[in-house]
Amino acid sequence: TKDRVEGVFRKSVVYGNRASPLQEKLPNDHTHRWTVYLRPFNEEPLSNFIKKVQFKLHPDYENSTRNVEEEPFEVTETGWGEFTVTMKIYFHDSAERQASCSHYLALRAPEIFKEGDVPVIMKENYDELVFVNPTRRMHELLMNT
Ligand code: SLL
Repeated sequence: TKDRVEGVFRKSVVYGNRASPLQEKLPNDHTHRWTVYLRPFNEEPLSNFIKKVQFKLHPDYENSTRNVEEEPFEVTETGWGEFTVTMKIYFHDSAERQASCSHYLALRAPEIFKEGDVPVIMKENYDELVFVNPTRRMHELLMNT
C-alpha cells in the first residue's frame, strides 16, 4: 500500500512581530512590549495540521524555549533589545519533518519612518510551508482546512 500522496502542497503563512513602547519604564529596564507570531496568510486555522510551535527567545529570558500548542501561535513579552527568535513548527503527523524559520525582532522604527509617536510597529515575512509527497494522514489534515 502507498502511504504517501504524490504532489506538492503549500500553506501560506506570515510570521513576524509587533511592538510598542511601554508607557513607563519597568524596574528591569524593559522599554517595549512585543509579540512574535506565526499566523495563516488566509483565514484558515493552522492548528488543523500544526501541533505546536516552539519559540526560542534570547537566553536572557526565563524559560527561553516557549512551546505553544494552540492558536494563536504567539509569544508576548517585554524587553529592551532586539534579537533573533527561531520558530520550530511541529506537525500533527510526526512522520513530517519539522519546519523552522527565524525572525529578527523589531522594536523601534528606523528614524526615517518616524512620524510623531510611532505607537506600534510591525515587521512581517510571508512564507510557504511546502509539503512534497506528504503522508496520507498529513494530506488529509492539509485538505481539511
Ligand atoms: C542586544 N544582542 O544587545 C542583543 C541582546 C537581548 C534582549 C538583546 C531583556 C530580557 C530579560 C531583553 O530585552 N533582552 O530581561 O529577560 O541588543
